Amino acid sequence: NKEMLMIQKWLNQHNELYTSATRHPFTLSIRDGSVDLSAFKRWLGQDYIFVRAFVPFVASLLLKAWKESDDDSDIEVILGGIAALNDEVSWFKREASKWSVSLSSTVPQKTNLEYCRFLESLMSPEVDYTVAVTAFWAIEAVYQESYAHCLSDGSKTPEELKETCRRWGNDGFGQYCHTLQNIANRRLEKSPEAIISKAEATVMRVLEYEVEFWNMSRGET
Ligand code: HMH
Repeated sequence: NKEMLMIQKWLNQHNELYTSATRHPFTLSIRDGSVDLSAFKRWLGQDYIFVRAFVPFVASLLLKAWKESDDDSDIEVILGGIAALNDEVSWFKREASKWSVSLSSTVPQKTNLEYCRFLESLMSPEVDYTVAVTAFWAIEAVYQESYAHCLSDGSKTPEELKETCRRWGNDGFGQYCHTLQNIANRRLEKSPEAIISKAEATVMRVLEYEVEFWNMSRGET
């Protein structure tokens, strides 16, 4: 099926993995209101650490786009992502204080360290812009799909968690993820097979890390 865009094709092929990341028991428990608040607090502390490492990754993507992209508007989209992350870091600090989560004493869990190290590997100049921007789309899309589901019809998300869900589940963020998907698809269409398979493997790895990241909220490790 040559007609089909690459990302849609992958999502069909790896639907089970994608669903395990975007319909994880943790976010499903937010949606049905049964969420354990200590699990939510664990997620909050760990995600703050992740987001701090995510910023230099997106900065490295900006640099790759500036050097390699065939479309000037990519830079503006990524810069908008960095601006949103600036806001997100402040939001994490406010939210943590609201929930009495001490960010300075939060210790990164093994999964988080591994995911951050993986991000760091993608910052290397050796990694192609197409591969990195496709990973960026996947990272953002998992949160968008997961948290939008917590706000969709029939959800029983507790009032005090709705703001968190809206951060990633709002329509503007959905539109942003769609734009990232379009950039990734445009690049993939023009890429040789070697890059396409690297990008596919990277997306699979992102999805696996996202599942493990949600798993950390259980606090078993
Ligand atoms: C683990 N994945 C993780 N944290 C996030 N904040 C996002 C994706 C989306 O920004």
